[in-house]
Amino acid sequence: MGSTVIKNGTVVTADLTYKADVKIEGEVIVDIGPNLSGDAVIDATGCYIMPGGIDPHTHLEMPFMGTYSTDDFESGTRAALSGGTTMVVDFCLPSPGQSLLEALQMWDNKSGKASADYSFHMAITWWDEQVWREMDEVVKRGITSFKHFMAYKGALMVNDDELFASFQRCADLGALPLVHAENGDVVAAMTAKLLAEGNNGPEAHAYSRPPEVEGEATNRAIMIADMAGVPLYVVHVSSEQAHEAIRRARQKGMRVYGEPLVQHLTLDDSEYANPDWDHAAGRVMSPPFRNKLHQDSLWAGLQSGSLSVVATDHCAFTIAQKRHGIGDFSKIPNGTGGLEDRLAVLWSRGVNTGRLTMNEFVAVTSTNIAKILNLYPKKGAVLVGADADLVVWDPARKKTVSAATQQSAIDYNVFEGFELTGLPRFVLTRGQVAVIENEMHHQSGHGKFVAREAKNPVNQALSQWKDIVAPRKVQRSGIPASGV
Ligand code: DUC
Ligand code: ZN
Ligand code: ZN
Ligand code: ZN
Repeated sequence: MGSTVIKNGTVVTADLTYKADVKIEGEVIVDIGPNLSGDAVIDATGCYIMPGGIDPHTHLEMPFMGTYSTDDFESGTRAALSGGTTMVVDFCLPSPGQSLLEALQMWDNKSGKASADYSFHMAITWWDEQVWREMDEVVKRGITSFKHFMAYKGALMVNDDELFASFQRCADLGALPLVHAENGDVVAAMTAKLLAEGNNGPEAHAYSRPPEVEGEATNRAIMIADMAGVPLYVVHVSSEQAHEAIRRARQKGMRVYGEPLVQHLTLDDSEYANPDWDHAAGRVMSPPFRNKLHQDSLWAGLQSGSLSVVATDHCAFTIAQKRHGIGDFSKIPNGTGGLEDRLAVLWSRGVNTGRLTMNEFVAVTSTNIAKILNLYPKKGAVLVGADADLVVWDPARKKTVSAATQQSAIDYNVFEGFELTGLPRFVLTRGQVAVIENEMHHQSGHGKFVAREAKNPVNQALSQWKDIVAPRKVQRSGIPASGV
């Protein structure tokens, strides 16, 4: 097999920036250094050579709220590659009562058409002994993270006793629990009240789930994780309240990871005040967009390291699907796209504005994710032996985001009209060139499932933890007689 050398570029990793050529043979990086030669050359003059993006949070072709998310593993991974994301981690979602292994079979079937590599998180949407048992088999198949919904009452939500039991099981298995942290009981009550009072438009969606429901649930999940002795990953952190709970836990020494979304970093709640119903409904997702103060908090968290990764929660519905919720906002399928634009939007709004360094950009879009999910250094690295999942990033290329030219299969884009500077020139997936500027050379079926190891450390940060696993029984000389 011939070799390829990426020449004349600057390698940018999570901790280093240096001039070097990168040589690829087959699917992996075989050499990094000056003046390398190979059978084919990719010219990276003026560009940065970075690890491909990893989006740890997608919902492709997922049954949800009476429909299926429209981007599937074909259009979803194509969209990902076009924007420099070379791996996605998708949520396998058993319907309540369904076997985890049966759901996994469905996800295996759906993902065969992926053009980029992928892994799965398993959702725990119900609880009994069968689920407890199957979690072990799921881990053996290389799926070592379990997602829990604290919202979507009456559908996907799990209660605190189930959360605690599942977190303890994760601790036993060396797996990582994830939470969607919103207080589902309060959201359900607020939704009913708003609808009863005639507030049925998409703007009421945001009123039904204020930052407090997220802050409360985030803190509750953190405390339950600590009692279970397990690290915790909080998906789509959108508010200062949730961020504060994470900061506090980390400051105490707990392994708690926060994942803001690029949408929450760059779009705010004024979107719901748009008089066009379709526009506002197209932005309905959970948690909803917040005001600018929350956005500042999220950016600060990325800068200081209290928030670890940037994802999209890509769960894309067409406007026709969104219209299922006309007259009742609680029936608008929750979700937005973002997979395709995550890197470029974060670069333009983060790196070009000085809020993030290039190295921080690589850390939060790729390397940190790879480390937290035990994919590193196969993924998330520019190192000899790593998969050649690479993006050759041209900081001068420009585009205006438009649904008319996107790869995603839906008919709008939440970033419509964003002027972006900094885009991929080339994208490689395991050594194959999948993208050359606007040209797609991806190959459906090229994407492979990446199994992960269960090797999460237990959380032993708080002193009480040891007493919970090994309670000290007090020996007493006598027990008083009962009654008076
Ligand atoms: N939030 C969304 O907006 N969509 C998918 C699931 C979720 O939690
Ligand atoms: Zn969620
Ligand atoms: Zn999600
Ligand atoms: Zn071509």
